[in-house]
Amino acid sequence: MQPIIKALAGVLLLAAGSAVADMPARADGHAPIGVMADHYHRRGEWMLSYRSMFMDMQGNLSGTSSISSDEIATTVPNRFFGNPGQPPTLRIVPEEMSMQMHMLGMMYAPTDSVTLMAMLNYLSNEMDHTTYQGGTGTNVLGRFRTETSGFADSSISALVRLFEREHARVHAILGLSVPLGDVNETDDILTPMGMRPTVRVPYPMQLGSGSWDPILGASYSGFGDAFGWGAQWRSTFRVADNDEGYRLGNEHRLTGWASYAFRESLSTSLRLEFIDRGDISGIDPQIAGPVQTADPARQGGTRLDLGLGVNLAGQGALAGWRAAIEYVVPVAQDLNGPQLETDSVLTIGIQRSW
Ligand SMILES: [Cu+2]
Repeated sequence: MQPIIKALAGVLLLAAGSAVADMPARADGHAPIGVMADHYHRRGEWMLSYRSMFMDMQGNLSGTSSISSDEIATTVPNRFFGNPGQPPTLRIVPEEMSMQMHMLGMMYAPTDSVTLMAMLNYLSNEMDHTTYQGGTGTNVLGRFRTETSGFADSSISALVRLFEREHARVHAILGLSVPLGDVNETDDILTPMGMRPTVRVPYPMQLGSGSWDPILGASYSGFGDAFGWGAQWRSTFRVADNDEGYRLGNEHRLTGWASYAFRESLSTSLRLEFIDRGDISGIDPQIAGPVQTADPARQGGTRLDLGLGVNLAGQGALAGWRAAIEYVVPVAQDLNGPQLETDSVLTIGIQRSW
């Protein structure tokens, strides 16, 4: 038994040794775990990764100001007013939402200058609502929750090395978002008239965009002795309507980070990220109701996030393994509201390269 274990350990160490030979396994060799497509690999290297992201939203913002549920139900116009049975103001108010995304990633570098990356995502959404009675006033009729889950939009990308020196790396991100996420999800709701129909849930509860979306970006990483830093731009462009007659807004992300490595195996990071998301253009005729989430013009906005992260990089027998966590809180949000306000995003991940 013992020789077999020794032989196995030897093979693992050899594999690990070759993987880290020219790519030192510094904990800060990767960006904070909330940054996607932050690094590339050497020719012949593989990496498998699993990430889990938890996002919590609570309360509503209109622009940068909080807006109460009563205020939404009595003052915010319902864009569907005029259609049969539609009240003049919004009467269903989202109070809370939680999203959990599981992300399975694979990277492989066929050459030193190109790393291929595939990400498969699985999403679970929950949203809690308050329904106000009838067409006016602040009488609450009841509350309900909608839930959706399933495969979400996933992606394939090429990361193309543009520049590399001992202390700096730059690569381009050329990707495509693959519409694996369903845009026909349904659930039961409670209407202001007290009915409980099953309807197509509004846009934020759907699992994907329904369209093939190009992803473009560039990523820079710098390495000092104990300090590291980096910056990344990444945009998703919605270039065509989906089968339901709309397209999600473009999404632009700009982030910068700094890290400090206490040891080879442990680094901490501080990160800022600016996110800009556009409104929906077009409309799904099956999504209608006195609720903000059904309005294509109440989907976009901007957000500035601050993240604190820890990266771990295995050494010795654990070479090739990484684990990381990052906790992000928004410091500013400006939403085409009313729209649910993001409270926190937690990402944890584990990675193995060879
Ligand atoms: Cu990788």
